Amino acid sequence: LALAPVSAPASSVDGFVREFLKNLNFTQGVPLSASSPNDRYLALAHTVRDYLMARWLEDQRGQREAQSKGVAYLSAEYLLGRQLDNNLLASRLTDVATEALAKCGIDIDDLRQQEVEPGLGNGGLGRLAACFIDSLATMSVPSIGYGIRYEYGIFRQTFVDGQQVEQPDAWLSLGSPWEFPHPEAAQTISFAGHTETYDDDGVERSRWIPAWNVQAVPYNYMVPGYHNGRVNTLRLWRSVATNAFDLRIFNSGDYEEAVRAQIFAENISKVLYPEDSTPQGKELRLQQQYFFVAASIRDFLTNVLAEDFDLEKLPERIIFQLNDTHPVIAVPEFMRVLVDEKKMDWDAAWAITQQCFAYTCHTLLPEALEVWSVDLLGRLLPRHLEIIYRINDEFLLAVRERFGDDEMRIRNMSIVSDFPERSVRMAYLATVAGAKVNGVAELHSQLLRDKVLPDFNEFYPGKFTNVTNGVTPRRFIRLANPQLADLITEALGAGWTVDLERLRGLESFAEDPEFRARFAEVKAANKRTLNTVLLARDGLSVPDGHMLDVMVKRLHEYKRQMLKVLHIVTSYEGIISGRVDVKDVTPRTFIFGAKAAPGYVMAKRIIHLINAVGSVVNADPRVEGRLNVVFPPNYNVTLAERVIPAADLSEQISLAGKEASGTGNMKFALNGALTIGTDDGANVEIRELVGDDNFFLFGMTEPEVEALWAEGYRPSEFYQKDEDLRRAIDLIASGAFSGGDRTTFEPVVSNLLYDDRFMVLADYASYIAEQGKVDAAYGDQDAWTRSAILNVARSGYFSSDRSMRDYIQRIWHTPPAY
Ligand code: 26Q
Repeated sequence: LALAPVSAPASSVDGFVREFLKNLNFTQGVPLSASSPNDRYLALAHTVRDYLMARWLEDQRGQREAQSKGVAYLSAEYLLGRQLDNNLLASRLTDVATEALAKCGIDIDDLRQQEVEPGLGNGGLGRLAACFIDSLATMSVPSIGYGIRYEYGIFRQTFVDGQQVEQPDAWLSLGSPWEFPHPEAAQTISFAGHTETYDDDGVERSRWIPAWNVQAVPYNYMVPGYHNGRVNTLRLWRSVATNAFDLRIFNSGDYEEAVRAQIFAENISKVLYPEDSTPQGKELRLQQQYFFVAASIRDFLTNVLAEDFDLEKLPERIIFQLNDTHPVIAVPEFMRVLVDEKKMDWDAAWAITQQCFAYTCHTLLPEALEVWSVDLLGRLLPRHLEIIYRINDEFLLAVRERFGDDEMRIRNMSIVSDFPERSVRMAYLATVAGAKVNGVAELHSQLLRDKVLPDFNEFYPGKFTNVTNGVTPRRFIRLANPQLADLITEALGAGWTVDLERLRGLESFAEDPEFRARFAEVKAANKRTLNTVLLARDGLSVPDGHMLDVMVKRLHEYKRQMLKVLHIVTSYEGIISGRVDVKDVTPRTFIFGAKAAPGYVMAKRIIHLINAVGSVVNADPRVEGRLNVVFPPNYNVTLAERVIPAADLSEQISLAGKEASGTGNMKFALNGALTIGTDDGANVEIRELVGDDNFFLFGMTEPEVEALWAEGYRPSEFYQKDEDLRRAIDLIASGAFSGGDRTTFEPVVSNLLYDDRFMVLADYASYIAEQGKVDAAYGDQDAWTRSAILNVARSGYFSSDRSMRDYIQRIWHTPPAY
C-alpha cells in the first residue's frame, strides 16, 4: 500500500465539502460551528494541497527518473504573493471550492483575505523569480527553485505623520499551510575556521577545517502549473542550530551560552535584507548567501543524482541559474565540492563548473554591484577565498595571453580589486564562471555588454546575451483581472493564458465600438473594486470619473518619484495661483505605492513629501477634488493585483539607462493602462510593440543623458530657465507642504538644485509637456480605450513563458518538457 500512488480526492462539490470538513476537524481540530476564519482558511488551504499532492509526488518521482537536464534557479528572493487563489486556479478548483464553501455557509472571499502573503523578496527581482517558477511549471520544464525561508519577509510599512515606519513581517504567525518542512533531510552547512594542505596518497590536496556549522532544513512548496497537472517544487532553506553543538555546551551547564548558539544559528534565515541597492557588506548577508547555495548544491548532488553518477556528465544534467550576484558564492562552493571532496582534477572541475552556471544581471548602477571584502570572505569562507584567488590567477593569465601585459586592463578585469579595499567583485566572478551572462531587457543587455563589462565581452565573444523579462499572465491577468480575462476568452476563445501572443487577436476588436464599451466597463468596474478595497484597507478612496495615474515600485531616486511629485505640485500651483481654471483640470487620482529601504534617508524624505503634498492638495477646496493623491502604505503583491487592473496611466519614468528592465511596466500594459515613460529598460520594447501612438514617450535618451553628463550637468540652470519648474520647487521650499516649516523638505530641494544625480530637472519640461498630451488624449475616452485595447493586444510578448523559452534556447538547452 505504501508503494501505491496516492490519488486526488474527487473533484465534485460534495467531495470538496467532505475534504474541507475533514481538514477542519482533523487538521484544525475544530467543528465548523466553532471555527474561526483562520481555521477555515487553513482547512481550505489544506484541502487544496490534498488535491495537488498526487501530482506533486508523481512529478518529483518523474523528474528524478527522467534523468534529463534540469534547471536549478538560485535566488535569494521569491516574492510569491498569496498562494490560495493561484493554486485553485492552477488546479481548476476555483468553482468547486466556491460552491462547496457556500454549501457550508462560507463566502470564499472572506477566506482569501485571511492569507498573509509570503513577502520573501524586495521587488522586481524577487517577483521575477516567482513569475519564472510559475512559467517553468506551466511549461513542464524540469526545474527546481532554491532560496531562503526567511522568518520575516519584507517589512510592513506604516506611515506615522506621513513618514515611513517599519514593522516586522511576521508572516508565519498564524500558520503556514503551503509549506512542507523536512527536518529529517537537513544538511550541515559549515563556516569559518581555516584551511590546510595534506598528503592524499602522494597528491597534495587542500581541505577546509570549519569552526562552526548550522543545519539547513528544507521547506518544500508546491508550484502548480496552470491546467497541466504538473506540480514543481520550490525548496526554501531554514537555518536551525546543530544539535551536537548545543548539547556540548548544554552539558557543561552554560544554558545561556547554549541559547545564544541557538539564536546565532537561527539568525541566518531570520530576516530578509530590505535593501535592494547599495548593499552594505554585512557578514550575516554573506552567511545567508552561502548557507542557501551550499545547501542547494548538496541537495542536488545527493538527492537528485544517482549515487554512482559520473560527475564529468554534470553539464548534461544541471544548469544553475544565478539570479543576480546574490548566489554567486555557489561557484567556489561547487569547485570546492568537486576538487576537495570529490577529488577531481582542478582543470576538469573548472571546465564543468563553467558549463553548469549562468548569470543574470539585474542592474546598471555601479553602486549596486556586489563586492565582498577579502577580509570578511577569508574569515567566513577561507577555502572559498583561496579558490577565488586561483580562479582569478588563471583567468588573468589567460587575459595576458590574449592581450599582452596591459596592466590597466588586467586591473580593470581582475575579480579581486585592490581599491578602496581588497575585495571580490561578484559580478566579475559570475561572468568568468558563467556559460552565459544575460541582461533583462534589450537596452540593458546592450549597456551591460558595451558599458559595464566591455572587456569581458571582448574576451568572451558570444557569452553575453539578452533575455527580456516577462510576467505570468496567470496571476497578473487571470487572477488579478478576472473580468478582463473573461472578456478576452469570449473574444478569442480559451488558450491565450498559456499562449499570450494570441492576444494579437484583440487588435481587430479594438475597432469594434461594442467591444470598446465592454472593455471600458471592465476598467470602470476594476476602479470601483479598488475603491472598495482601499476604503476597507486604509480608509482611502478613488473618486468616480477620475483618471487613475499610478506609480507603484520601490522608492529610488533613479526611478524618479520626485518627477511625479513635481508634476502634481505644478498642477496644484497652477490652480491655486489662478493661472489655471480648475474647471479645465482633468480630474486625476495619483496613486503611489513605494517602500524605501530603512536606511535610505533621501528615499524616506521623498515618501514624507508625497504624503505631505497629498494632505495639502486633497484638502484644498480650490482644487475642487480634481487632484487627489492616494498613497496606501505597504504596497505588496496583493495590493498590486488590485491597483494594476484599475490603472489608466502607468508611470515608468526612470532616468534613461538606469532601470534594467522593469516588470510593473509589463503588467500595466497587459491590463490596458497606457504608459508614460522614458526610453529605458523594457519600456523601449513596450513602445516598439504597442506603437508610438499608444505610448507617451518623454525625456532624454541614454546617449543624451551621457552627453549631458559629459558636458557638465547643472540642475540649477533648468530651475532658472523654467518658470513652471521654479514655481513648483519654490512652493515646496516655501513650506507650503510642511506647515510653513522651510527646513523639512530643504534637503530634497537642495538635492534637486545642486546635485540631482538622476536629472529630474533636465527631464521636467518634457515630462510636463507629455502629461499635457495625456490629458488631451484622455478627453477622448473612446480613443483612449482603443489605445488601451491595443496595449493589451500587443503585449503578449511580455509573458514570462516567452522569457522561459528564451532562457531554454539561448542558455539552458534543457528539453522543453519531461
Ligand atoms: C544585495 C546584497 C545585499 C543586500 C541586498 C542586495 C540586493 C537585494 C535585492 C540587491 C538588489 C536587489 C534587487 C534588485 C532588483 O529588484 N532589481 C530589479 O530587477 C528587476 C527584474 O529583473 C528589473 O526589472 C528591475 O529593473 C531591477 O531594478
